Amino acid sequence: MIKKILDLGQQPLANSYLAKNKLKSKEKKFRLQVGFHTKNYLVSIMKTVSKEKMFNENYPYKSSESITMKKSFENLSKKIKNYYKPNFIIEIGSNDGAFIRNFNKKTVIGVEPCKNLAKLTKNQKYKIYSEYWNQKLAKKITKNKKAHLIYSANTLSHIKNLNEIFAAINIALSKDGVLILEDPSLLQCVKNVAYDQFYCEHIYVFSTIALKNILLKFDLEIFNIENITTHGGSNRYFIKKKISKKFKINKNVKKEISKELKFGLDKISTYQKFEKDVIKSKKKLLNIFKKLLNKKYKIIGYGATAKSCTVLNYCGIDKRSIMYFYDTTSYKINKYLPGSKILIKKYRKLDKKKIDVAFLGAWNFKEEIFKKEKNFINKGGKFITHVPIPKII
Ligand code: JHZ
Repeated sequence: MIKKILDLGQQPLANSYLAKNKLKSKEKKFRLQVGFHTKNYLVSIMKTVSKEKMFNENYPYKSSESITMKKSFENLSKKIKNYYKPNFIIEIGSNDGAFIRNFNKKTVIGVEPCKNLAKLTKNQKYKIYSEYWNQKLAKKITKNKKAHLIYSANTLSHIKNLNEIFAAINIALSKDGVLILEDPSLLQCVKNVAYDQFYCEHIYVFSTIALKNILLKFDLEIFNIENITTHGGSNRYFIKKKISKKFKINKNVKKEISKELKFGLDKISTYQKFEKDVIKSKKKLLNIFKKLLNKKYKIIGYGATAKSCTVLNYCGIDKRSIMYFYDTTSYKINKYLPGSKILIKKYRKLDKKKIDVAFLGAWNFKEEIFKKEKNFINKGGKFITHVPIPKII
């Protein structure tokens, strides 16, 4: 049974940035509610948007926009080459190629349904299937040879039909092959009151206990877990077929599960507290804005993230509070954030003469951003963050 644990109100599609001539048109909205499955402990949004509406030829998010993500993919690629030495890799959700570009073109295939992103990597002569991952595609790609390694980062959480995904993975993965999945951790999300991890694209925020239950049905098992810092705290799961004896189950798996159970990710009461924390977080954030606006501070947004869409629309923050956002992504520039309709400008280094405070839409890249904006900080410039608790820093 799925129980509602959180209601984030009417929300537009997070990555549907508006062109100026669309500002007056009515936006598509949906009710963003989060549910908890009391049997398998899966946390998911309750109403979903069709994949074609979200992942198409106009997809604006590029993984390569942050140094942190590029480094993370680079480091993992080194480890994969040294340790698993795969000679056939498939990446599900290859985005703009931030991961696959670390591999020899002959050894890697990308699957990326967003045609604009697929084109970027195809142009670099990588083999990309611009389709949704499913059993038919898995059969086509691995007709002659099964994959030694399948990697998927920040993609599985976006796909509603997990049964199809894992059935396709089972087809494509060799007997002793390794599946590496990487997605935001539910434990970190709940602990840090990072409710903006929920938006139309994030259908699931996984816990290890829920993922383990799902994998059981497909004779797949987690043999190692790494807690990583990307995207506000994620888990990197190393998974194998049950029949494979090549890898021993690492102690980390049991440890992570104990951690999650101790925190109560299997209990509805934990999510009831989470809901209260989210409401408190909204009040606190609105108070901060009120205080700063009363002092006539000039506030902008930093990083027009998909996550920002949830926060701004849930809290009712719009251009009366945030003058504009800065973002480095070319697709987003000169467009407007969905719902809140705040303009996104081409990124420029923060200038204390023009800006007093920046709201961290990309709070998950705080360190990278603070390094870049040293000058602004040294001159007394401030940031607002809402994770883990709304505050001015
Ligand atoms: P970032 C997207 O979410 C959507 P978002 C998606 N659903 C998902 O799961 C995650 O990514 C992985 C900009 N930026 O990564 C670039 C600067 O302008 O937090 C991006 O637009 N300056 C697929 O959108 C945004 O911020 C900078 O210095 O919540 C970051 O978006 C940096 C570091 C980033 O993901």
